[in-house]
Amino acid sequence: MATEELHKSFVLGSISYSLGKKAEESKSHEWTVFLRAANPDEDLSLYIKKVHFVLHPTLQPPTRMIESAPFEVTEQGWGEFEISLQIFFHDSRDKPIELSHMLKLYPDNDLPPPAHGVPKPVVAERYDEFVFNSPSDGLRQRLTAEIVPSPKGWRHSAHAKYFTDYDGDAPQDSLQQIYQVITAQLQEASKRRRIVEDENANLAAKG
Ligand code: SLL
Repeated sequence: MATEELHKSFVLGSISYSLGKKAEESKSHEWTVFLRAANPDEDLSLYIKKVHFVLHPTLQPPTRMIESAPFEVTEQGWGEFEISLQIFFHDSRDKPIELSHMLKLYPDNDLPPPAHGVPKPVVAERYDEFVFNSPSDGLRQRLTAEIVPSPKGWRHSAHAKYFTDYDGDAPQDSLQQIYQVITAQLQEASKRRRIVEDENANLAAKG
């Protein structure tokens, strides 16, 4: 019998919002760690039964079992740490799949936050695929079911506008994203150049 391989794409990541200057020191950020479908309309609970999140011992309780989509945990804290997930599938004889994600609260660059308005949340996410080899009949039905737009799809998430749409099949979409990244990097570079030029001018003046 030929082995049958089925794929399902997902995104694992976190999003973190700074709670601002007035926040308690130990709760400087509000973050969400999430497992979402790549498809913005798909309800992951169709084939995922539950997800066990292992957080950090400083969080109470340090582990959470989420039994329906959206498979995510929202918390407040100050520190970054590795979160591990165990993913259980419906009607499956297979062992659960283990994944891990490094929670990211702070942006890479140390540019000051915008003087006006709220800083952008920090998103760290990656696209991946579950691969099922000869799944049980029940699981196969769930994996091959037509995707109908569900209110549990990430399109309806409060974070949706910050999520990457890895599912967008129009190639212009990804080019557009690349242009945005390059533009942002150019802006950052010229900002840094201005800072260095100012410093040089100050030094010369003192000189
Ligand atoms: C670090 N290894 O030292 C990490 C641990 C743990 C952060 C970070 C929970 C909230 C709280 C929290 O943010 N824990 O402590 O009240 O950076």
